[in-house]
Amino acid sequence: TQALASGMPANANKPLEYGEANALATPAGATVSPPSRLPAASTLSEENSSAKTGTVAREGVNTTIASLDRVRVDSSGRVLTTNQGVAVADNQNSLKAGARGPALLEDFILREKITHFDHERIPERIVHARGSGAHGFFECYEPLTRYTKAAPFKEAGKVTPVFVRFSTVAGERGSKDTARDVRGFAVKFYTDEGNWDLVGNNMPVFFIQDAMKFPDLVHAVKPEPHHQMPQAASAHDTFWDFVSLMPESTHMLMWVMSDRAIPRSFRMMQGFGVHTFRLVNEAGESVLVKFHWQPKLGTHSMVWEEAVKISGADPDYHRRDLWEAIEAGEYPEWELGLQIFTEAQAEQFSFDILDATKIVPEELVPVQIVGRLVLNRNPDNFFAETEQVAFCAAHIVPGLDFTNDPLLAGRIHSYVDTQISRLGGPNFHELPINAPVAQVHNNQRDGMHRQAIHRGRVAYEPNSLAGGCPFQAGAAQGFVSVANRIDAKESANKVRIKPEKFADHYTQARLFFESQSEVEQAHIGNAFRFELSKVTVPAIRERMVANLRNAVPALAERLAQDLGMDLPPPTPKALETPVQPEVESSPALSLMARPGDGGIRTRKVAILVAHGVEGSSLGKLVSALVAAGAVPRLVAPRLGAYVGAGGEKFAADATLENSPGVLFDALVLPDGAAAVETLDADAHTLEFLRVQYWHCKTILAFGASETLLAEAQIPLTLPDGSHDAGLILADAAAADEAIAEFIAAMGMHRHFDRENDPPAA
Ligand code: HDD
Repeated sequence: TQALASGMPANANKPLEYGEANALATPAGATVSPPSRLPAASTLSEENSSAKTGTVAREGVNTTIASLDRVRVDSSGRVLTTNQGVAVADNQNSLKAGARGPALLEDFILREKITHFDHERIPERIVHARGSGAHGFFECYEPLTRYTKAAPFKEAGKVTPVFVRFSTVAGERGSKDTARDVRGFAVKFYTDEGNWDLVGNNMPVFFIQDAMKFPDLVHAVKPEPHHQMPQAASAHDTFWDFVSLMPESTHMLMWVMSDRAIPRSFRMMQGFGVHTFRLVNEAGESVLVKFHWQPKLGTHSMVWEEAVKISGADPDYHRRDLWEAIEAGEYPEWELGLQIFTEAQAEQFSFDILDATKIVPEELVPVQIVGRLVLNRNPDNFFAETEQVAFCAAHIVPGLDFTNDPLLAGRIHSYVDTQISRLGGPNFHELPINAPVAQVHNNQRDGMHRQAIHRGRVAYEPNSLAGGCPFQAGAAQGFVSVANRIDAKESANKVRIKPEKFADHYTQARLFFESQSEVEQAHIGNAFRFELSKVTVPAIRERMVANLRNAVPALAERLAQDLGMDLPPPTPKALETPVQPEVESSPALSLMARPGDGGIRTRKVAILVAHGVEGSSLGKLVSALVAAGAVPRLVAPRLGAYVGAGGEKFAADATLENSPGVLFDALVLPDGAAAVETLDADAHTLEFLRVQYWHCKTILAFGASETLLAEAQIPLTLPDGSHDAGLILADAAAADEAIAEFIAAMGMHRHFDRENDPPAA
């Protein structure tokens, strides 16, 4: 710390190797010229590999970033060396006995390079293999000391550095981002009292109630073992075979078949801690808690057809979206909400709070906002940070505790265990991205890849030779488990059974479905239909529909019809006495409940251009969109310069071929007869227009481009003849009003009243 505080490099023997400031200094006597910079059009991080766009977390508070700076390496202006620091004279040719002779065994430079390369890969995560991460901070709004002594909640304005990783669950590391899947939402808080990992998902419930079933669930959803298909998809026999035999998954299936499983962006989805946890205060008193992350941009999703097409057009869609937003200084933000309740309250609930297939409806316990999470820095290196970060459900700090949720119990074991094979040994906590900001002192020693150099001869406790150090912190400072567990009054016999309320598998599945808007309900039905239509064994489809009859009979009836089968009798229920739920509907469960502020920040707008476009309205449009924080792109048949009807010059930065319509939130068709004619001659234009319309996005058509609408057979009104708020026709004279209308319509995100199933021709 002294070295850091004084700005000195951490390792005084290697003054030029570590630290951002030093990295850019030219070493004395270096003869190499600095590498040429990339062209001006490249992104800022390419121009200067040490600097990032925007501000990093406020100086002095984001200590994690400071400690990572010590190990960041920047090779600008440096000579190429081996791993032993020996300068390499020739990196093109191996050492040979004569120009055409055999390569020599003594070529340690070649061998080191190839050997390292041969070992570059590590095992991917068993689940959540594909993910994207970012640095940021959590800021507490008000002290929560009444409930918890956990470090991040101690005072208003307290800032704790975090690293967050979002992920899909089923797909492999190189799979697509827009699969129908749960999204991981894992937050590592580097608190000053140790690391706390809140390893959650974008859905507040889970498929199973007991960790005993987790390997079965994962084996069922992953590609089938004989032929390793399908990739990143649940729409196959083994998944539906398993879940149809596990009625406890019905509630989660409703979430996974909803649009929550195809989010528009990581930045536009909620996060949940899922399990019930505990908050513990200084006096040792505890309350129960559920964690919620609420995105500032609101909750928005894709439509299924769009998600399918994006996975071809840009499999990195969510990763790119997160990266670009942070590079542009549009830092994604969430608020942390807590549902705090007592054990006495929990005992009255119609469901068991130890059951991870149940939520606590917000009508029973409101969500109280306590702080915000801001992601303000992209990683410098994907592998070192995003791939090597190791989250663990067991990582909690004083002020927090677990409950007896049997799913959580298995997680407490699984995460550390899995890192041992994934990261190659028990010292993964020393990797810079995993190392706590809090000091680490214990008597654990050795193991693969040990970084710390422990001094002295004492590695045990109690000891007298080291004055008893490191010494036990005691209850005042150290972690103490809460003594009174919620089921303390239960018998102490060892049993392999479930609590009674776990047997209610359908009440909350119904609650979720009934709380959705009509559009969302329709999408849930469509998703079940799609997935089950991919199932090849009729008995599995029947079993699933039979389960759904117990949750939402109308949905089951619709599916039987859609799947061309007779309605099967309902599955016998595990719990015959019907549960009396506290609420029949919970509006907060709809995505529509959190539309955001109606703004269009970071939304992508395609403006189609070609020679002869009417330029003045486009100029105004671009300024208005940029002012509103949107990202306009000029999309043309080819890249490069275009001349408008009035001699205006435009540079197209995307093409109809390389950036299809699914990659944009809204579309603008230009005026100008010549331009419209050129665009019309390219079939990509009509395809672009049709998918924008089909996916219920906002379209603005200036003047002559109305003919494109006709060509693409886009109806100018809704099916019932009423006005389509997402389709704006404008002549150049009224451009200002049209632009304002366009921006307001984009703020509505989608225009679902246009939707038809099946899509109209
Ligand atoms: Fe898990 C990874 C979330 C149940 C075992 N899980 C993992 C990640 C997330 C979750 C977000 C990725 C973390 C990252 O970005 O590195 N998992 C959940 C949630 C669950 C859940 C919200 C239910 C409430 N998980 C669960 C169970 C088990 C695991 C019941 C095992 C008994 N999960 C793992 C794992 C992973 C993992 C095998 C794979 C890679 C890793 O841990 O680091 O240990």
